[in-house]
Amino acid sequence: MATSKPLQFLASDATASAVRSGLSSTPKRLPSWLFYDEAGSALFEQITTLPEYYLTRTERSIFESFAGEMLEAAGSDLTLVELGAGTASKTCVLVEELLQRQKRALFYPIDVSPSALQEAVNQLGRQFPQLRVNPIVADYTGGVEALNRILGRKLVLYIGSSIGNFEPDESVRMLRRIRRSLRAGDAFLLGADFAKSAKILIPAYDDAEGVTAAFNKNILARLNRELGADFDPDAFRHVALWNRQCSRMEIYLESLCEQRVFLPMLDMDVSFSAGERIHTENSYKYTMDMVEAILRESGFKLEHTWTDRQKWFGVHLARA
Ligand code: AVJ
Repeated sequence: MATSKPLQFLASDATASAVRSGLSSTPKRLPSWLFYDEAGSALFEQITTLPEYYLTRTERSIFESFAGEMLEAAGSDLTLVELGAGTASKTCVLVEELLQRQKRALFYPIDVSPSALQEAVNQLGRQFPQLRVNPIVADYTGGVEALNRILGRKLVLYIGSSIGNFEPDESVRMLRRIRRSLRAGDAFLLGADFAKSAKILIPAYDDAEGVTAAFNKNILARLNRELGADFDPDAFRHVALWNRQCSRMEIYLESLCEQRVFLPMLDMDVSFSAGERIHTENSYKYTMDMVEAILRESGFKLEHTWTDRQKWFGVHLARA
């Protein structure tokens, strides 16, 4: 009797059930949080340095221009919390400005990636001896729980267009949970990408070097590693489309041929026809009306919006 090679059983229950339901749906889909294993987090860091991926450097330039104003508006004696912090590379601009206003500060970066958080601790800890960095490994749900337990006046950051991965109704639920975990005087900074021309958007999600394609295909490599699947990443191509009606970039993996994939850990066979796609990500692009709507619906009051000269990216200060 033929036996397959032993599996490492690395997949969490959440991964297994998301993959099972996503690959048995029509059309096929996989949740975008699956991108962020160690390899995927490193690939995302690489994306943020690409010439086509304007988001990170544009948001950083907004922080560089307005960090002082943002902190002025947020209030004094702040504890910084960052949801989905990653390596917290943009946060150092804010921290630098914060430490000019107060002698010491606490920073709680919250992220699902321990390796990214380690990087944040190393970088910020070394750069700012007066900053206490207390990393928390958690997803958004766990992160919001953690918010409740943090003492003192908080400035909560949810930047980097992370909100873009949520459906508008999910965003509202998420923001509502954040809002409920804030106390009077706390402030919330939301970073969201603005809707713009497809000429700018598409290359940002389909770069010439193919880093975004590798980031997308890493999902397949991850399913091979964690579920023992036999995906051939070369048998899929990366597709990035602008859906103007829904105001979102859509990312897919498109099967180049008719093929069948076996996922032993789920005891599941998945068939693909040539050209069939797996929908791996939506990245919503906000208009000012959309920002106002989700903040209002979640019980926040929008106090100020900072943007770059081209109005490509927005950082919004809101209060509970
Ligand atoms: C991490 C969600 C902000 O949507 O721009 C980058 C992820 N996907 N390239 C984004 C991503 C493809 C990114 N976010």
